[in-house]
Amino acid sequence: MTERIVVVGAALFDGGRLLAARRSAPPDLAGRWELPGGKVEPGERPEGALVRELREELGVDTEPLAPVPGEWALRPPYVLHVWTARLRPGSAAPAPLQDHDALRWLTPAEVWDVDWLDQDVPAVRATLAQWAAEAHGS
Ligand code: 523
Repeated sequence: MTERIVVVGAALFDGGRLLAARRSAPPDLAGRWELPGGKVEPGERPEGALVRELREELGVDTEPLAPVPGEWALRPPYVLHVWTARLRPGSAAPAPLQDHDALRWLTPAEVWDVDWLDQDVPAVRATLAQWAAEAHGS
């Protein structure tokens, strides 16, 4: 059995908005939007990978908050996990340094305005459900 490799995506929130990032590579994913992140390396914790990937790809300093329950299939052996996160005080604003060519901060009403990668859609839906529950104090 092939071992699965976790890719962690960030549901990065700031000021009541969720960050979406448009991929610039590889060609089959370019132009589609994702929760930014990357592969968890051997010996690394998912939340550590998230902080590292967001620093590398977006130049930000982030604090992981909590996992969004669920696991979504990517191309084998990869599976997608999502963690919520926020910018640490003093962090730079995110910039598309690597792998992305556009960023958008989306309000809840705008979340479906971007063309998410197919495999990110269920993960974004779960993130939204958690976000709505928090907004209602449950
Ligand atoms: N996805 C994906 N959605 C999503 C992420 C962060 C990643 O579908 N939100 C896919 C895209 C790639 C694989 O997961 O097929 C690995 O993501 P990638 O390329 O962002 O991971 P990195 O940055 O760790 O990859 P390397 O460039 O190889 O280091």
